[in-house]
Amino acid sequence: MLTSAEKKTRIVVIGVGAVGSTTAYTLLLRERMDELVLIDANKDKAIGDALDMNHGLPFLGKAKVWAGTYEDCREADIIIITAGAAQRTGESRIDLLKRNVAIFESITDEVLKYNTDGILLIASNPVDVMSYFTWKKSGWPFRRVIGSGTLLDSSRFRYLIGDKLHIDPRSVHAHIIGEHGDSELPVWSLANIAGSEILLGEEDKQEIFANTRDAAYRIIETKGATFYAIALALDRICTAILRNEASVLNVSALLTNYHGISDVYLGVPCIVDHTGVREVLPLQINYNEKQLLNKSAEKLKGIIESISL
Ligand code: 6V0
Repeated sequence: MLTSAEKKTRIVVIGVGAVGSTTAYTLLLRERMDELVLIDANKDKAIGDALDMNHGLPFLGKAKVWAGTYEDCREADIIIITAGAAQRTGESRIDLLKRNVAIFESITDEVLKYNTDGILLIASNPVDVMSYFTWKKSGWPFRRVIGSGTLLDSSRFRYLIGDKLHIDPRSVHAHIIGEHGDSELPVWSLANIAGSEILLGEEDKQEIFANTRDAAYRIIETKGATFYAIALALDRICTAILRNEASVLNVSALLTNYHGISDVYLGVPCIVDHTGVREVLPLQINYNEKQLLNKSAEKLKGIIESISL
């Protein structure tokens, strides 16, 4: 798709609120693409962001940034959707669902008019359900409809473990899988540093996981929204795609007979390259973890059924 010399790399960000504009800015700073298109129902916000970012270009590499329309999705390699209603204080991600499904319906209708071979990267919450919905609606292969999944949660988890043990979080290998939300689970059985088991007491483990799972609630209580870390997570996924890295990232993907789970999107380790999700990796989790993953899947399936997706 995007690697030929003459083809310009284009990323479209739909919804330039806190998450979308921070993601766009992160992508720009890291010089990930030639063209960056911003779309928002609030056109003035997209216009203002594009102007503001363009004025920084003399300090960066070459890129074009503009406030666009859905027609600009035609040439896009990646379309990131971060549009939607933000989580309110105390509101669960699932409560956002009904508001966001309606928004997504109108956005995907527009995108699909102009693009048939790009990659859709979803961040809006509840992200696993929104990704499943977008996949169903698009009729695209699942590998080209990707949710940000538990990449952010795994990053929070690795940070907290590293902080506790005074180890660089990049050297901590640990996964959060399942729903990006309340039913997610920590895979302690496989967590390691240089292959060695992480030696923490039960109380520390519980505290680290609770702080991981509830991080978004805590940040929203303090400053109203979370956007820096998710922007970096989305940038990481875009980079794996654009550079054909085949990186293993805990994104949300369609599961088919994954520890007996099928027909639902959940965050699990996946190989991500220029095709999108090249492969969903089977994680050798223990019996308890399987039970918890199944519970997470059942919860999401219940939600999907309740809104007849
Ligand atoms: P925000 O700051 O309210 O921005 C949302 C943007 O979407 C606004 O600029 C709206 O104008 C725009 N918008 C609304 N409807 C449409 C539409 N039909 N077409 C185009 N644009 C539209 O919210 P924020 O940026 O904080 O959050 C966006 C979404 O990301 C929410 O669903 C969050 O819950 C979700 N997050 C997901 C995370 C993840 O890990 N996946 C992390 C943080 C937030």
